[in-house]
Amino acid sequence: MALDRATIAALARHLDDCVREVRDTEKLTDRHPEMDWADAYAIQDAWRALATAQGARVVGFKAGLTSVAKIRQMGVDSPVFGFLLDRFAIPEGGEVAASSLIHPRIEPEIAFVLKRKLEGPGVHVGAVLAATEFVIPAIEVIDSRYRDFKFDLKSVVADNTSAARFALGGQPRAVAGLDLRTLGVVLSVNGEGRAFGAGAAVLGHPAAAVAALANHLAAREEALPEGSVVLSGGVTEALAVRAGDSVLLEVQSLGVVGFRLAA
Ligand code: OOG
Ligand code: MG
Repeated sequence: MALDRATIAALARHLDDCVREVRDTEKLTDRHPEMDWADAYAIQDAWRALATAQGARVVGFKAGLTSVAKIRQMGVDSPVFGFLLDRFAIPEGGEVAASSLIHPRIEPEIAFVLKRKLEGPGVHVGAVLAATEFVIPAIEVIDSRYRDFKFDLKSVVADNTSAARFALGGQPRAVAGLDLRTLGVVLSVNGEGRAFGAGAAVLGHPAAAVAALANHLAAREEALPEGSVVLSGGVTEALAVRAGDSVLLEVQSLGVVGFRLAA
């Protein structure tokens, strides 16, 4: 660790302030170039602790930068992991106030809901599938706190991997009989299909992203709890959205989920 505890706590508070005040900031490594990986996750952890101390509940976790499309779009090349709070959830068919977000982008994802605790190390695709209650379509809304959505890996990890909102909906399905690799995904904005893909875009199999997340948590003496929601990562590049946009995600065999970005 290159940063002291007080600096880590102050940086977590700074990112939390940016969310509440809906404003962007310079990426943390601009001011703290010495920041290392342990610092990056320590800032994310401090932010999680701050949120739960304020009454928020952790409802799940997310993997990000797990597809080639996302890696190309952001110019960074390793999966990253973050947490999901209850207040990130958008009600099905609901609305999100555009004024509550800095510069939102949407991502088509497959979410896993676990029927039992998943604990690494050594978690593989089979273990993930065995622990999955159901999969369900998810739109993740990412909203980097960094100016112009530009960051390096350590800065984005500290920023809870740009997590902001997520919508789950459509038809929850048990994984038996589903081929998550060939599941087709169509993301539309205002009725126009804008991004298309298949599950295999995510690390070859979306469950591989959940396994990577469980193994990452194990290295930090944590596990994915029973009942948690896990976002496996954007199948396609993310799309910028603005006030007035209606977004819809169709996932083959799993139905649709959508919401409107209200002014
Ligand atoms: C980082 C978060 C990426 C995903 O699904 O790939 C992510 C970002 O691109 O801002 O959530
Ligand atoms: Mg995502």
